[in-house]
Amino acid sequence: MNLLKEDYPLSVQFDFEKGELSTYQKRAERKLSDLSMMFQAKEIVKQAVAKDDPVIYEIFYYGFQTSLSDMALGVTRIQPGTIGGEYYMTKGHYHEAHDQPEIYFCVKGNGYLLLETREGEFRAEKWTRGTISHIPPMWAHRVVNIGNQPLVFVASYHLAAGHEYEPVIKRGFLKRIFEENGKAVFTLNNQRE
Ligand code: M6P
Ligand code: ZN
Repeated sequence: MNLLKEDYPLSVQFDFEKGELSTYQKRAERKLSDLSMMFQAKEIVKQAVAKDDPVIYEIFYYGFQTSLSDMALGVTRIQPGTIGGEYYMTKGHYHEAHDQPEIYFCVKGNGYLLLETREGEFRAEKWTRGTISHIPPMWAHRVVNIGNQPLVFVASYHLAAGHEYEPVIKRGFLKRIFEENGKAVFTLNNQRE
């Protein structure tokens, strides 16, 4: 095989202190306005967006593309906090490609990985530092930070997986997580179509 420049091994560094990749190709920020459809308390969201539109989470990306393959790393750092009592979380998505799984590795913080299929199967995986979860194909996935520090997780997936957000924007997940007297409480999402 004739190796091209991109076919050689490559390493990147994760900074545990900061909870971010030291080398990344792209950084994205998701503010409350990008997630306005996700939280239950739409009116409170509207006011908070108008006031200071806080950053809910950031993502640091690195893509490894060789002549035969593609792998991506995403490091996501979710801030601690609630809006209308509901904990900060990622948008959540399905993969466009129906045969694509993903690995999530919680490296900092506490929370839940919520998973759901189109047929209505639901799972909530409890996360502490060190939990590694396999997300099988066809399961939507969202991470919720229930702690009082940033929750950081590393994702490994194929770029070919793609992101599908529409069904999550429309239906949300079966359950939401609220803070009640310092505790995480699950409630049924009553805004489902
Ligand atoms: C992980 C990966 C990314 C994803 C990110 C944020 O890093 O799964 O593909 O974009 O989390 O999640 P979301 O796209 O749902 O906002
Ligand atoms: Zn994914």
